[in-house]
Amino acid sequence: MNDIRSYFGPGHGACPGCGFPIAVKITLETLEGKAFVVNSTGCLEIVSSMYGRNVWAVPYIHSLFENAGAVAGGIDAALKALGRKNEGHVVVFAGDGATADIGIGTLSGMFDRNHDVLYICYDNEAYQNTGNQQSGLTPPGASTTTTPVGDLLPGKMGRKKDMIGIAVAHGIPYVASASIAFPNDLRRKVKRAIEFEGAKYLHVHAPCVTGWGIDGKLTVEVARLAVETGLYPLVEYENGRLVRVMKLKKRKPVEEYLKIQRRFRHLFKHPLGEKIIKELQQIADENVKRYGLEDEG
Ligand SMILES: Cc1ncc(C[n+]2csc(CCOP(=O)(O)OP(=O)(O)O)c2C)c(N)n1
Ligand SMILES: [Mg+2]
Repeated sequence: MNDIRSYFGPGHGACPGCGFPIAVKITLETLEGKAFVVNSTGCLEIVSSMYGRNVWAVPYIHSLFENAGAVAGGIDAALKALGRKNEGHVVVFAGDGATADIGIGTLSGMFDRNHDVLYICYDNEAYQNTGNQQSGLTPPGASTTTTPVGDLLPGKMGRKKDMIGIAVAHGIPYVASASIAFPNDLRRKVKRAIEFEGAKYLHVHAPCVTGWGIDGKLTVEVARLAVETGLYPLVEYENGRLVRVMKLKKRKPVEEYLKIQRRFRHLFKHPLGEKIIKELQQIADENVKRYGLEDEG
């Protein structure tokens, strides 16, 4: 059946307002279901692949938390050996913890061998499936169960790992960031990615209603603010060259993004909160400069 709604769901168990189903649906729809999906352990796998309640209508394998890159590379090698490359694209969906922390070794190996794989990291900025522990992609100041706010600790210390920079440094043909708030841009990037033979990396920002403490109906709004503040730049690299960025017409202050999320609420009253907010604003300013997000003059 070619009904676009049938590639993923209906019937998955993600929270109302969860961000990642939007990314999965858009990707599979864009690929017209021609995909071999590898999914690392995490929220997406849990809500979609339980025995008797599997909602994937494409070939699907649940890898370990740490080895999605290796499993995808193996499938690519097998398809080549069997002469079945024309049957579909190998696509990974992996969380930020799986990608930036525990699976980064196998991801690096897959990039290094330049397997013909589209690796999509859905970034909900913590280990959400196990209850909101910090990952290497949790932003500064976020309260998580492993960075609980107290007198001395104003949430997570340290910045998000630069996964775009890490991917580009591997010399793979296509690297981009996207957001569930900009579906047409995401669709175009998936389409563009598969025009390249070799490893492709797409980093998709996808809010988590419970971990971030947001109203489910505000998911898209929150994701849009991440982009509009400059905290989450949408960029695109082809063969190592920055070829496109999403320009910001009227940049918003980071407070607008922070104040509607419970995970940042303490920043507005904690003695160290002001310092963290300044740091977040500085990250946004640096992104604007680095990627030329604002038109000059
Ligand atoms: C080797 C190993 N360590 C820990 C776990 C427990 N675990 C399962 S999912 C998960 C968090 C996944 O985080 P992320 O990749 O960000 O995906 P999310 O759940 O946020 O979607 C953890 C810690 C595991 N399954 N395997
Ligand atoms: Mg996560």
